[in-house]
Amino acid sequence: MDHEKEWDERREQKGITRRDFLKFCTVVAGALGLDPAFGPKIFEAFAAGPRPRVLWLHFAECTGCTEAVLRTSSPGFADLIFDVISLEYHETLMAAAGDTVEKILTTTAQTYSGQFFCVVEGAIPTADGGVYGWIGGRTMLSIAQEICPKAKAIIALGNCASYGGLPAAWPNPTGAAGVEAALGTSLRVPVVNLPGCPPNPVNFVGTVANYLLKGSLPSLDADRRPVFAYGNTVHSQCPYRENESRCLEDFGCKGKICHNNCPTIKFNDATSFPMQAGHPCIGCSEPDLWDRMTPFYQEGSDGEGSGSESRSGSDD
Ligand code: FSX
Ligand code: F3S
Repeated sequence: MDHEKEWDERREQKGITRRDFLKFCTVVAGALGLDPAFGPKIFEAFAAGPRPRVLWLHFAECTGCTEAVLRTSSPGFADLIFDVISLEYHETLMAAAGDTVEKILTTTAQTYSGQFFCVVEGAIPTADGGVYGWIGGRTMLSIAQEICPKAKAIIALGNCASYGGLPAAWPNPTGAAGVEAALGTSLRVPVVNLPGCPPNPVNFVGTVANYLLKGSLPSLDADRRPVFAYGNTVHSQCPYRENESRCLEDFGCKGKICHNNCPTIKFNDATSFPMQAGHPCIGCSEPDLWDRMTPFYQEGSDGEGSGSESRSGSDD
């Protein structure tokens, strides 16, 4: 059976229509800065197969990144995402556990060395030889050192995997660090950072789509973030720039220094984004988030609090 037919059958079994998937691909095209007419091309790239093989590792984190993918409002969305990749290993989603599963990780990495994407969620504790983070009797550091260099590319999903996130907040006694910093300059595998706490799943799929369409990773900025998603500040896309009564800068909004496409792509099937829900941007897509961006809130110039009571719930 050819890939497209097999893929169509699997999609239908999950109750996802071709139209749903095309709609999703159009959203991904938008995230990539492409014309909506590219939606069908992305659809074809996903359907053509073979799906990119992915080993998905979890280190020091809250698992919010996976939750952001799974807990979307439309039940089919997570299926859509996990249908565009071949997920070989994912601790949170696998029903099995224990030695057998750990062997799948090492064997798959060995067998498909140089051919799989490694998605990393969470920071890697590096202090004292990595003793502050263990999985299956091994330190997270040693797992990362074994698996990541065998990948064709590493996608660091979330601020923790990209730059250390919350686990790396001062005084960082565990020496938690993002993938690139933890593995050092000897790492020869390209790293794409998709920060955010949590990141937007559409940007993850956009990165995969970019690879399938062009055979290469997207262009990156100086902090190794895809320019298509992080090329502009949140503020430059915010609908409240011209509306002082809605702007949350006085309450601590970090939209002017944070780079991401939240106001354009939004979350939960394009339902909303923080400022639309009355919450200031906390700068979650920047390095050293917890040390540089806190306090997240400040009192308004008129002495008000975060303003969440008066502002939440209303739409633009
Ligand atoms: Fe960090 Fe993700 Fe924030 Fe949580 O995996 S980016 S704490 S949403 O879970 O790593
Ligand atoms: Fe928007 Fe005002 Fe923040 S315009 S990004 S709410 S500073």
